[in-house]
Amino acid sequence: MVGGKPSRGARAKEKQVQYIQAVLSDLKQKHPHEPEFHQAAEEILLSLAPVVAQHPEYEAAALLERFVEPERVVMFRVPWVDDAGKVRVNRGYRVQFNSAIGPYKGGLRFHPSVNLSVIKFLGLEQILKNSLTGLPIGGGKGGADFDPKGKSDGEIMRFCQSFMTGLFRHIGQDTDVPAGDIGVGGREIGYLFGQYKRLQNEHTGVLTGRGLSYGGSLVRTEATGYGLIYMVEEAMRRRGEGLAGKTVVISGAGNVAIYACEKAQALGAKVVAMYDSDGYIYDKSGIRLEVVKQIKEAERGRIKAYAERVAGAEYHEGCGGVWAIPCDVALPCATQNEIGEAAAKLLVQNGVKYVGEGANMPTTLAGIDVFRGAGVVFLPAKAANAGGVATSTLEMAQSSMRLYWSFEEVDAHLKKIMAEIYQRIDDAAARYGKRGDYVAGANIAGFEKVAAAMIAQGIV
Ligand code: NDP
Ligand code: 2IT
Repeated sequence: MVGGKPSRGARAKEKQVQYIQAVLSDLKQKHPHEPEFHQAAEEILLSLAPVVAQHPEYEAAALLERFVEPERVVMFRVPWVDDAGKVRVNRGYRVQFNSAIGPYKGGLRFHPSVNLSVIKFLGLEQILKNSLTGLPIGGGKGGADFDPKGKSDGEIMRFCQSFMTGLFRHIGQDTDVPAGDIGVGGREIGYLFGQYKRLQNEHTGVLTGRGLSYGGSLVRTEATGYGLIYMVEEAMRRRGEGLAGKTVVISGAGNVAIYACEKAQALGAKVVAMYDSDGYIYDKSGIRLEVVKQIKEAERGRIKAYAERVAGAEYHEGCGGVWAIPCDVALPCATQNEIGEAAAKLLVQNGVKYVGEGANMPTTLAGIDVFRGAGVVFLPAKAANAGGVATSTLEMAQSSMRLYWSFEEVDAHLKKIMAEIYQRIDDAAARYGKRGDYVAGANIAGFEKVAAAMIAQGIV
């Protein structure tokens, strides 16, 4: 402000905030029953105000309106027959959100909570995450409201085959390349790939996270968890610290949680808690990961069994209590909205210094505000968990080249990519006067590239 009058920059920003608010309110009006999608859109768009203020051409090109509108949404019936001979029907989804910088890329989630809102929030996040990797991949997401829990191998296979029968005509190695997410791991990708190959008569890199015997990449299994820890360690290193000797709480006990735990322990951290959707385990002397792997990976069992097998470990029903455990580093690695305002406050009271999001959108908007206010180093999902999709893209590269890289080569790429992402989000935050605000940094850095590609490609 000069002489009480807002400066030209302030006026431009004010106008662009109005533009953003109008896009958000239109989106809420058009899609009133999509709360997760609203949440993701709000977090992203509000932090883009300073960027949009510098680019009045965005409004003229309806860039934000196009950015929040998926290029294509596919919804399909998934009929299958259970072991008792009963016909079951689920709903399948694939949201092909944005292909400005490459073919659609993103996971498939099989979980009863899946609906269009959840898939759209994940797809929107994926656009910016994929952009942040620096690799040529657009954003998409899919899944089904199918609950894999308690299903036999045969039921899982039949479901996957039916799902792929509905999906195969919409995907392809240069069009859309799905991968895993909650409820979709190596077993499911195998069945999905088998059916794709049979229908299309093509052995291509159409899915990532494939098994090592049929085109998969080393490190893809570990990539999201390892990548998360590489980024947390990088953020700590820049502050003269490291994970060695730190106490870590991890939520989830699935793919991301297990490999985050493995790498954190390898770097000398003490991981004291993990959970599944029934409850959490607390092991003061440090989680014995081989026991967790046996229960969750080999037996597909419940985390409760850990406390029955490891002396001194506690099991508590319900998940929320995990955030009351004092820790230096909290790594939510299960699902969306695990950490609300109250949990964030508890973590801060107990001295948490770093939060790294392994899951997608595990912290609510109010939770993020608590961490921001307390000066916690907060590494948002679209940056911190990008190691999974980045390594998927390394798998695509190997498929195209018809060769395999060693574990060490892929791991070195992953480590470098995570350090580069950290640099990008740190720089972008600083450029817009928000040093250390990595929510803003990740949204801005991710969006800048997508916006440039969209503008260059005209009104499409
Ligand atoms: P998994 O299915 O392997 O594991 C999910 C874990 O989270 C399980 O322990 C599960 O418990 C728990 N969980 C799921 N839903 C809930 C819930 N509503 N309440 C409490 N616990 C829950 O999935 P991933 O590890 O692959 O995915 C975890 C998160 O990481 C997701 O947010 C996913 O989007 C994200 N992500 C995954 C990537 C990947 O490469 N796999 C890449 C980037 C992000 P239970 O078994 O009881 O359901
Ligand atoms: O959320 C994610 O980034 C994933 N589930 C991984 C996506 C991928 O294509 O590897």
